[in-house]
Amino acid sequence: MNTNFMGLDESVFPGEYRDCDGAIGARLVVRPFHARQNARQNDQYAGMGFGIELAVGMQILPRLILATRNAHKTAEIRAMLAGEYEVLDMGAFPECPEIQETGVTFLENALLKAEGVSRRVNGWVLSDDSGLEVDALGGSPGVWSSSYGGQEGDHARNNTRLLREMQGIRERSARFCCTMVLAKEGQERAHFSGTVEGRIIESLCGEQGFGYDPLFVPDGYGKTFGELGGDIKNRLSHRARALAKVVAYLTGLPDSP
Ligand code: ITT
Repeated sequence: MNTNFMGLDESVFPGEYRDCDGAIGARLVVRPFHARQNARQNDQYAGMGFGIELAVGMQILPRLILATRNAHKTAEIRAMLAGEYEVLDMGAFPECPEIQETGVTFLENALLKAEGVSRRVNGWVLSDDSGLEVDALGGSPGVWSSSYGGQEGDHARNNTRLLREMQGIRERSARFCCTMVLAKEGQERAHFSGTVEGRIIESLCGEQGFGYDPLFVPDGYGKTFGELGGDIKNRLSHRARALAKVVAYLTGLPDSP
């Protein structure tokens, strides 16, 4: 028998609670008793004609608020923290103004985002500033990865420009970098970084992931992040490595979320 997290028979209580990260669920069900008799023997409502069930379930997870508007980052971080943290992003706080990323390092921008958002939102805020550093291009696009092609967040243009800049270059080593800042009440509490080394290939490969993933082959693999998919990427990426340090830091902290 499949049971949900409340230990309730899924055939009787189908699915309502499956996705409720840190949420409280309540449900009232009225249905003819013969349907319930089929589902469960010893039905206390058998013979009443209708059964009324009230189920209240509670699963509270600690909450992290991501200072990002990049849905791909959120999806990756949410997948990596599944079952451990409830993960929200700026989509849940439409009143929060966009933070200008005026820094020239990943840390400066990550600080601006985490502290800026945590001045306006209660709770633990986590920012992610990340990008691709290509050795043959002197570390570009780096902090400017998101707008490398001329338009903020246009991944297709970014990849087109990267391929153009790399034409004829044999030395293709590169790394993804990620710096995360944890902040609360407008103040940084800690920051952590992660990198993953690899190389840039000569044409796009793979549909998964986002950004430069179809051009980046991590060391030790023969395929791009775009081909390898989330399960592998989330084990070795720059983001996974920074996030592991965040989680280790939060675990056991007296005021951890
Ligand atoms: P937020 O500032 O709202 O978090 P953003 O996408 O603007 O979103 P960044 O300023 O940190 O975030 O820029 C990150 C860019 O770096 C991203 O748009 C991609 O071009 C690239 N990038 C970062 N991580 C990546 C990854 O895992 N895979 C592919 N490209 C990545």
